[in-house]
Amino acid sequence: FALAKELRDGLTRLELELHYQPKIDLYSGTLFGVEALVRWRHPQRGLVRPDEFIPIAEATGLVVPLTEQVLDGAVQQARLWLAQGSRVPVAVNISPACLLTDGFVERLRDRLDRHGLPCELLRLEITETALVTDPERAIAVLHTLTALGIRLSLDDFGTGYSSMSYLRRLPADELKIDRSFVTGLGRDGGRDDILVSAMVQLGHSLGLFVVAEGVEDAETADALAALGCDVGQGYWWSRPVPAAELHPWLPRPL
Ligand code: G
Ligand code: G
Ligand code: MN
Ligand code: NA
Repeated sequence: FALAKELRDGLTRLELELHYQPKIDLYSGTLFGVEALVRWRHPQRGLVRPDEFIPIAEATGLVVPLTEQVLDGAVQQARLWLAQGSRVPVAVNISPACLLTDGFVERLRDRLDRHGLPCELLRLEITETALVTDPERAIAVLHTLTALGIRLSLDDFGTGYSSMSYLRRLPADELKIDRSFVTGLGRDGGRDDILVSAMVQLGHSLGLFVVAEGVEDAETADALAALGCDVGQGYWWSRPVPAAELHPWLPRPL
């Protein structure tokens, strides 16, 4: 696996970069938070998208050091924004295996302490596949994280096999409706409208913020607002961009 070796080298050479995509409050139009999305600045191939290397990282165990770097970058960036007077909650995607790594919680707590970032400004996006290997232990870890004040999102909601049982057991406060449902709004006789509406109501009944991802146009944003969805994320507002380009979306310093 040539790419695996290159990725290992890339990690030591700090070739990873983070882009950030705004999550927008559908009522106020203000920033709800950002999602950090990793890219690999490969010396020959240019900017490589995560779909091309996250699976390799997961298969080789490199995802553990990779996630540590991503968390470090995201925490530092959130701290920098805070120093500039903007409170920006940052969400990081966590691969299932990382959650069950020894010392994950301790390292994360140390990292937040070291950088002086309030725990509630960090959010972890978890897919339900995070829970297949060892659900009991994973859920215990997630409870420890929320006890520290770290927020959790249930990512890609609706695409898994047993979303309901995880909803029951996960201490998340945010549900992210998978893009595949959002893209279908207003089409095919309203099937996806019914599903999205049901997911919004379900989320709200459980006291969760509901986020729709993959919002690409104004019609979709309006339809989501009409269905009572809280937050939107997608190209309609912004692609994932380097931190410096997020400036127009940041809350004005106090
Ligand atoms: O922008 P997009 O191509 O950025 O991301 C593609 C996929 O890669 C998404 O499913 C996203 O969740 C995943 N991804 C992006 N950044 C990270 C990361 O830092 N860690 C993990 N585990 N997955 C990520
Ligand atoms: O973690 P998750 O699988 O949710 O990752 C988000 C992915 O969705 C990233 O690859 C990101 O680049 C992508 N994305 C974000 N907004 C849009 C959008 O409006 N349309 C599409 N097609 N993809 C999007
Ligand atoms: Mn995500
Ligand atoms: Na997702």
